[in-house]
Amino acid sequence: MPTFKKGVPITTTPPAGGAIEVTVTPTTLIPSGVHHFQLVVEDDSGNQSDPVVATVTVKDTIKPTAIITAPTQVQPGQTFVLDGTKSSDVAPGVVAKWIWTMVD
Ligand SMILES: [Ca+2]
Repeated sequence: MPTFKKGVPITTTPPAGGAIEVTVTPTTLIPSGVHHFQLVVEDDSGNQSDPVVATVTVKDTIKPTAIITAPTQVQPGQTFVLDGTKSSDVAPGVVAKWIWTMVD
């Protein structure tokens, strides 16, 4: 369950070392954006391969949920509040913008 730090190699060995989980927790988030992971393998004689690099884009593609709370009826001339504060996104995403439109 390694936590990757930029520029710090993590060495794994057989039998399970051929694949590695990139563990992310709320305190060790990999920020959104394009990241590169490099692999060099070494044989049992100490010869090292040329490096290969994988490009991984971290991107939130999950839609937030809009929730509107409003009075169902108001008197003419009365101001009222449309409340969108119960809207949410799946963490670590947050609602960043409320876009209000009177439709009809
Ligand atoms: Ca989201």
